[in-house]
Amino acid sequence: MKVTGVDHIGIAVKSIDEALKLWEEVLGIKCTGREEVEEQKVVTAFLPLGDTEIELLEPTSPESPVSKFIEKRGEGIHHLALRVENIEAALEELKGKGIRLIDEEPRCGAGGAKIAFIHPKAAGGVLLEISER
Ligand code: CMX
Repeated sequence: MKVTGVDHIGIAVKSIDEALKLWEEVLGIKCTGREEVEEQKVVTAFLPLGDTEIELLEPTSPESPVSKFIEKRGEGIHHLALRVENIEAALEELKGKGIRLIDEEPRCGAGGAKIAFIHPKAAGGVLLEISER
């Protein structure tokens, strides 16, 4: 499989507006848009930075996986997304190598990307996303 870069770093926050006080006002990294990913009960905010992006994730419901993450661990780095050229081929290769996946098939992520998650237990406790734009 070909991983071409870090697509984004996902950070779980209770409130995007609160978080932007640091990211935009202090660090000067501008938010270029927000999008609700209804299926996953989150709103995402994008802050492009060089070749990658910071993605702030705010839960929209107590049932959101991001709410559960914040309850369990507090706000913080939630996932690391690696950009791949062909997500279907990458998933086939991962399956072939017996890597435990959360998603066997790609689903829709923010910004029209096709995404899939690798299980944190297969990646040293890090939730890894693969993403094809
Ligand atoms: N980091 C590390 N470990 C995590 C984790 C995270 N972010 N999220 C879950 N886990 C752990 C859990 O603690 C659990 O461990 P135990 O089995 O030891 O309890 C295990 O992984 C499975 O978690 P789960 O919540 O029971 O599993 P689900 O299959 O229900 O959900 C997941 C897994 C990762 C898909 C979901 O928790 C999640 O985070 N979904 C939201 C994804 C998201 O960020 N969507 C927006 C994406 C937008 C984009 O990037 O385009």
